Amino acid sequence: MLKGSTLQGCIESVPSAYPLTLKTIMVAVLALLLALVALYVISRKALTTRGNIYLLVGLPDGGKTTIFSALTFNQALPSHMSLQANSSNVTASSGKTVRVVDIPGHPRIRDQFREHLQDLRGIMFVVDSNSVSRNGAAVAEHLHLILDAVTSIPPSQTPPHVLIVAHKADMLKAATSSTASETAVTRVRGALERELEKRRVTQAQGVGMDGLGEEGDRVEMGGLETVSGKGPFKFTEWEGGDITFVGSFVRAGEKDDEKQQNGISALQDWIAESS
Ligand SMILES: Nc1nc2c(ncn2[C@@H]2O[C@H](COP(=O)(O)OP(=O)(O)OP(=O)(O)O)[C@@H](O)[C@H]2O)c(=O)[nH]1
Ligand SMILES: *[C@@H]1O[C@H](CO)[C@@H](O)[C@H](O)[C@H]1NC(C)=O
Ligand SMILES: *[C@@H]1O[C@H](CO)[C@@H](O)[C@H](O)[C@H]1NC(C)=O
Ligand SMILES: [Mg+2]
Repeated sequence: MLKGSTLQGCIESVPSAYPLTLKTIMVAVLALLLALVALYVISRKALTTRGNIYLLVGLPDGGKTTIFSALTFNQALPSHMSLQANSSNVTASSGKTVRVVDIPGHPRIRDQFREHLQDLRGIMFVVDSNSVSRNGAAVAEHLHLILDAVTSIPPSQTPPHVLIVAHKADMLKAATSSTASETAVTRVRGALERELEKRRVTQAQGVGMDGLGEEGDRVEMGGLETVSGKGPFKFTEWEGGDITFVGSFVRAGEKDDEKQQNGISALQDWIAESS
């Protein structure tokens, strides 16, 4: 009779155990779904915090908006002084889509670049290579602000790539556009190294600098440290990372078809490689 009662107990326990198993399965499935949703959300967040913003910065009239339209529409649209930042999604030749933000050079607006520091992947500092010998000091003052901001980015964040664009190379006298680009780069690099060295020396002497008054009471500004810890300032020795130079030009009102030389191809290659 012992055998029979065990069997009976077994049979009796089936109806109560069965719904429990179903419940367990349902809970497990629900937990799995929740885990999948959480994983999706986390991976989305990880992607967005990586940063895919490329800024166009520099003095007014340098050609930022012209480059912005060339990148966005493959076309040089006529442009006037910008009073507002603008952005667009640009697909690089690598297939990656990045967000390009054009920050006007007007002194009241140029500081808006700081709003994008967290999502920054690259900074394009646009310089008019024709006027840089004349207004090198003003260009260097603006670049100093940028380099200071870049070196102030917390180490937990990947530092942005920095590109200095020697623009309007078409206005330089040169046999070919590639030698024009080289000349533009040489000019811009030379003028900026000279002017940044002046700022570095002035700062080391503890004398106040021009142009800092607008920013408030900030006296200490970094961003010009060299690897060797001494001058003269050289871009190749910059402690904040690598700085790339390219020459460029966009001829106003011309459509950039296949036959015509693309004056911003080096800039586009840099975006593709760094994105
Ligand atoms: N020759 C020549 N002119 C250019 C080139 N790129 C831009 N320009 C002209 O330079 C002027 C200023 O260009 P913008 O693109 O408006 O300059 P910006 O840097 O956006 O100036 P802000 O918006 O004031 O900060 C315009 O008249 C352009 O047509 C170039 O490669 N070559
Ligand atoms: C801003 O950029 C968009 C492209 O993303 C363009 O269509 C629009 O005309 C630009 N606006 C201004 C004010 O330049
Ligand atoms: C660019 O892409 C973002 C999302 O990646 C989107 O929110 C935004 O509307 C897009 N902007 C334009 C001008 O297409
Ligand atoms: Mg503009």
